[in-house]
Amino acid sequence: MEGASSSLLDAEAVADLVLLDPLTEESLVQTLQERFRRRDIYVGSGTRGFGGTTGTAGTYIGNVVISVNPYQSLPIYTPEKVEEYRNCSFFAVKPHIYAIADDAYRSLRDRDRDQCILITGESGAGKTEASKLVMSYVAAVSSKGEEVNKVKEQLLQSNPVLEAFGNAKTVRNDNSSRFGKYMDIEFDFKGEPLGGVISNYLLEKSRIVRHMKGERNFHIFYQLLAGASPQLLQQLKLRQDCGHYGYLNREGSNLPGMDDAANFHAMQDAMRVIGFSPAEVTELLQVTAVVLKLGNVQLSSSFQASGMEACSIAEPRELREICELIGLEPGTLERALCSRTVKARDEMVLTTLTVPQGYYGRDALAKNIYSRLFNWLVNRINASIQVKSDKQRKVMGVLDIYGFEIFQDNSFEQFIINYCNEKLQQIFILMTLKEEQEEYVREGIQWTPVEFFDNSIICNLIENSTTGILAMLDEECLRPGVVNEDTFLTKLNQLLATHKHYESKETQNARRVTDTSLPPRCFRIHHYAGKVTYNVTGFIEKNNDLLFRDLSQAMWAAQHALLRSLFPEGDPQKVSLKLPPTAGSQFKSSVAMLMKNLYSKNPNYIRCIKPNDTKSAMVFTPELVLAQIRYLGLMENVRVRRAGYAFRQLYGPFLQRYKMLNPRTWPRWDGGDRQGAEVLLAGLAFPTEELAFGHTKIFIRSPHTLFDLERRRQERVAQLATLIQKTFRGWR
Ligand code: AD9
Ligand code: MG
Repeated sequence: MEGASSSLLDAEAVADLVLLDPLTEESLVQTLQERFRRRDIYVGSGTRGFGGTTGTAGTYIGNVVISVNPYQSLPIYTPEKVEEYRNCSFFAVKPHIYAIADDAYRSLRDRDRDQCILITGESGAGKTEASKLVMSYVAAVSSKGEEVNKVKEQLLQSNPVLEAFGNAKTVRNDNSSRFGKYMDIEFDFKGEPLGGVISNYLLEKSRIVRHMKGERNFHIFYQLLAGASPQLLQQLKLRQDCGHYGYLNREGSNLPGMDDAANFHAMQDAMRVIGFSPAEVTELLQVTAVVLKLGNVQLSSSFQASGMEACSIAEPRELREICELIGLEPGTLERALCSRTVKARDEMVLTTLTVPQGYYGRDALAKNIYSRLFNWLVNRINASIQVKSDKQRKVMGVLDIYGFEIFQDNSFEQFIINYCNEKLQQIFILMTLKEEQEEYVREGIQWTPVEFFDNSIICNLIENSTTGILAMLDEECLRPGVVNEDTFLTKLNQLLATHKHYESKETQNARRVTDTSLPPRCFRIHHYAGKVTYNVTGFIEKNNDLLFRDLSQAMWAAQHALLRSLFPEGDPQKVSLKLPPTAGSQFKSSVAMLMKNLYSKNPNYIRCIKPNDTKSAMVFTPELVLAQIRYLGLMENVRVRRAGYAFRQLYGPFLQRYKMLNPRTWPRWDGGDRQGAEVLLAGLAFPTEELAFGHTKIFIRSPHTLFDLERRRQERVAQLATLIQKTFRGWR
């Protein structure tokens, strides 16, 4: 590695990984490290956006920029930087998120191609910051006018609102997004933003009732307590002290570098800009306060006359205040928290709950209120930013979604998140690797196929509608009688015994694997990014995501319009026997919709990398980065891109653009397009390996050859213009 490393560094740590020589995981990490040391946090990877001033054909397969989180503010996002990247040739500038954003924006505006920007990486890698940089860049370079500026402001201001309610401090990131987000920004034909639509995925609602030491609940609670005026706190029946609330923790307030009170005011301002009425804001905060206060409702056990254990409200004040906030008779909520109606022989019977059951119901209620409130919030923002006119639109989608997760203990949430990442990897494979290779085959071009792993087998293992893990989980959830995760696991182990990517104790024995470290109640999946061991405990409950009907009916009975609207199934008139879709199947269909949406667009990638685990500036831990490079599938990515041709275009338009470069094709070529392109290029003396002639398209290997062509064309155009001027003068 010695020799390789010195040559690499001598070559000033290449800005595009396609130029990396040799291409190994080690050299890749080293390049990132060397550039990171120089504070060059962005690296390209076979970028092929030929938009810009070259004005040639459009982006073909999507640009990639790798971004390494600097954990310090760098002077690279100034208005001057925006100007530098604006309308610049993608290749003439250093890799940057602005370069990706600019190329995507111009492809959309000038070539009418809908774009999507997929931002992936693990927690704390910089995805959300990257998505905001994309948005602010587009806002800065698109035109200005009163109406457009209002739209831009609304789009940008959706961030502080969603972050207040959807982000939290975790051990990995002080501002961790606890939901996945996809935003379509819509433009008119001139490229002026018209509005947008936000979709959210899988909010981590368990955080409402529990979080790890050193973490916090969602920001909004701390913001509200720190930033609300005494009058507002009084109105919401809240105390300012975080330590008073069971769902919060004392260490959570006053995070260094985070001003909760200021963020609360910024969030309120943002809501105003988006168009929330004061009444809506009040309602929203009331429901937020209810969630917080639910955590302080204490239950105690009592004994009924029959000797049965029952639960009751230990101290009525909190419950009473909640009911005052939402306009509900306290007895109704008390009954719903302490008992449950069950069907016994065609009769509805009220049974008492034990204290643990009561707490379970209370926490389920808090989680449900909050997650539904979050969905409401997204819908409410959409109602303001959605485009009302039926003008034709062009769309830029920005996806900021959780990266692959491998923890010590992996549960249903990791399973779902990793499934989503498999799908994203699949779409990446489909759109980049496969299409690229298939095009060469289609065009009859000689090239060495790049070996890559097609992960559809893993997607299928999870999502197949009959034998997939999600389908089997749903089946267990629907099965009457006692269901538990052990029967679910047994079934998986039987049915998937021969699946190459599934591992259980049985498959380990059968395959005589050496690593038999599979703890009880666990199965293991061999994901594209690595092996993950999932513990099935909680799978059924989390997938069912049921709320006792008594609780939803109590919520529906409240007079509080917003809260009531969150529980439509609580309407006794609408009692349906059909169970609501499970969390897993809902997620599967929303991911399918997302994939369809992404697939219809031209993709651009921002691959975010976290350089260290301590959130420190200038610390680069190579092992950590290497693991991420694997999760991101970067090696395959670079291999395909450098094996391929950077540029391709149909013969017709190609000939049309460059025919003036050869007297044999200028001013007219009467033969076929392909033959014309051959004749034209034969006269330009490019090395033969730079060009390949497909059935319908010309392929050019390196960007430099294309630049050379463009330069020659510009010179020729200038020459011709002078000639025409002279001729005109001669006439006069
Ligand atoms: V998570 O999956 O939501 O937990 P993200 O979104 O990948 O995660 P985020 O964008 O929130 O990470 O970045 C984490 C922190 O890194 C930010 O709060 C900043 O303090 C820091 N960061 C990220 N990108 C940059 C940057 N380009 N410049 C400076 C940055 N700091
Ligand atoms: Mg984030």
